[in-house]
Amino acid sequence: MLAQEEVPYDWAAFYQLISIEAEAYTSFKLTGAVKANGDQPDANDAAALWARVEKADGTPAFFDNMADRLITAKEWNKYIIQGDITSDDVNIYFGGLVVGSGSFFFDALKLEFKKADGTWTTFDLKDGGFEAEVEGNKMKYWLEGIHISTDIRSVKYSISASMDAYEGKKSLLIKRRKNF
Ligand SMILES: [Ca+2]
Repeated sequence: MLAQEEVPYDWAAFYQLISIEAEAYTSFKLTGAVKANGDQPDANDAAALWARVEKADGTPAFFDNMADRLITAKEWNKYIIQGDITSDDVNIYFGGLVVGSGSFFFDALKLEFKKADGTWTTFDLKDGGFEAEVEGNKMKYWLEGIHISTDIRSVKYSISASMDAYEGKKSLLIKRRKNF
């Protein structure tokens, strides 16, 4: 596990990391429900899902942070990231991120893998529905940052559970602190 560093960045991110049985799969699909209540209705205040696939030496084999299609819609919608998996891929990082100011909600994250026979299997990820308590600004099952050199937490954002859920009872709320 990486050390966590506090930084004053104008973005925040969360993720989980899993090792993949690359030979068994040909592609993956990350889906999630997101609602972006940005202060400005443009991509400067927005949310996204993200995923990175890495080879054993850390070389990225796939990366998508939705930079070309950042989420600004103020109602719940489902979004998707899809990528190929090759036989020398070993790790996949996946989660969500926010940029700028506002309140950003995440729920119902789901990671699926396509098997060589063409069928899909759903990975049993921890707290993809964000039903776990968030205590002291800290998620129980999700890490913060994007897992490059160190885990980072932006002090400009608060992390909490919201009762505004896409499914279940809760969602994850990442909110820009007003004093920033
Ligand atoms: Ca939920």
